[in-house]
Amino acid sequence: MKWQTLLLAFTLATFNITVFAGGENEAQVIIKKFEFIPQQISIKRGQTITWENREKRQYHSVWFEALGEEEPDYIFPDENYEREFKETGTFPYRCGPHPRMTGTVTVTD
Ligand SMILES: [Cu+2]
Repeated sequence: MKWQTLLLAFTLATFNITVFAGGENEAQVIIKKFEFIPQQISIKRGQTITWENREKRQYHSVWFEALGEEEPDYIFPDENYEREFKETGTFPYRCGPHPRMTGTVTVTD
């Protein structure tokens, strides 16, 4: 009987994780055809944004240059980049290799 209880607990835990991943704590930006979609995104403080590269071949980056940060690693097709926003404000970013690719994240309470 014990292993069945364990299995149930494990199944429930897995289910909860799945629900959480698709829940309201996550926001998504698609990168396609040299664009961030949506270009402007509004989230609540503490939320995480996932950028997903849906290009066939082209790599990009999500660089918050105005924050004085170094450019992060490139995101290759079918790869993701995640970032949690703990401060409120308006945060412009751009793609390192393609300066014309820009986006803005607005974080509110
Ligand atoms: Cu790019």
